[in-house]
Amino acid sequence: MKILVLGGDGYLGWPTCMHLSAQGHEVMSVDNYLRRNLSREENSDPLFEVPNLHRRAELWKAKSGKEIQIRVGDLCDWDFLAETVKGFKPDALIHYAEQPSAPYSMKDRHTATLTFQNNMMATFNVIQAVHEFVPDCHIVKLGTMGEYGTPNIDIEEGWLDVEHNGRTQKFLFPRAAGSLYHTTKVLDTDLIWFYVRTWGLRCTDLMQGPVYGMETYENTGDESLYPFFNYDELWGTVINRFMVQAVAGYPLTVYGKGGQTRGYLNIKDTLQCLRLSLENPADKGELRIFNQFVETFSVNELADKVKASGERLGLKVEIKSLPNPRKEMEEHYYNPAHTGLLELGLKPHYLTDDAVDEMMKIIIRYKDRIQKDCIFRDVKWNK
Ligand code: USQ
Repeated sequence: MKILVLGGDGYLGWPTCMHLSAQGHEVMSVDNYLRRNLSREENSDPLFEVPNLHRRAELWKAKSGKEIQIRVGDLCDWDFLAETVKGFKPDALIHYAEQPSAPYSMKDRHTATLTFQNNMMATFNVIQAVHEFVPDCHIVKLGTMGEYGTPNIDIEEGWLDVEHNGRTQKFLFPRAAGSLYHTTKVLDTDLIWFYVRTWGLRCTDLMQGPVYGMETYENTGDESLYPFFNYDELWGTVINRFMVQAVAGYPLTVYGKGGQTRGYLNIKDTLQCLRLSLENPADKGELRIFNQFVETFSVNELADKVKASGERLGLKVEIKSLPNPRKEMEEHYYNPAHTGLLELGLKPHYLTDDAVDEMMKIIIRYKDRIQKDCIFRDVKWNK
């Protein structure tokens, strides 16, 4: 397939490009370096050096013999996107190209405006470009489990059959996001659903939980092809963050009671889920939704796992509860369905003791690069 990866420079974007290229697909990676530029502005460097996209494509070609095409530009710029889609004519397109951080979206009015404008306009333009130039193209859109929030009922995969006064109808599962970032993803889903109904687009919306890890099928042992691996409060997801804190001798920052439960997955499983969704496309006129995670943990359980691993590796790890800077339930029911991707063939990687130890050992090798003063950023939801 010809696959356009939008947001192809990001934590998941670049590993996805390499994975699809390794499978023999023709890949074009598109990015405007927004995520790089924002994290540089916020003085937060990833743990590993990340070469630019052209350089990464050269490194990948030297390793695999395969080519990934690169285009640098902004999806909010219609002319750029139109030219890209018209020129490449993708069979499928992956849309990762959004400001991905909940804390960044809640930092101040400027960061909120940037998140809202960027995420909404990028999705809108992608829909318009597909409709105008490649109406059969399968859109695979990265959503988030955070769209659902933490309701007191089982979470279904995207849809809910509602019976009301003796009649039934299928609706999008009710959503209640916990940050502006997560809310832009809810709005994306609504926008896509409108155009699927109206124009018969073909779309898969992946409700993904927090991802952890740096090694994939394609980059094992090769730091120059590692993705961004951030550990600060703005750009680091909780498992990656706790592991770096443990190695740095920084107490693990559990927010509030630590009973917040989410569905997690290894970065290798993200790649499998994307590939399986592409190989088994949605029908025309279908909005297909999968919940993309493999196991659930509370924040306390994660902190305990990382502490235990640290102790196995000779580190002294402290866990510290902080007043929760976010507005979220700290004790709640959580039972989301996640059978769709397993039925397509997903072979999950679990957060076993060995898996935690392996990641911790990689981070220990880069201990000297950890900037402890970047870990805490004091972003509050109710400042
Ligand atoms: N948390 C702590 N301490 C920390 C950092 C986080 O207790 O130092 C807690 C948070 O309060 C939250 C949970 O850990 O309850 C997960 O936080 P996170 O920062 O790993 O994840 P989140 O902000 O929800 O966002 C991440 C990605 C986002 C993706 C989302 C999936 O950045 O792009 O959409 O995970 S989900 O969480 O399922 O919505």
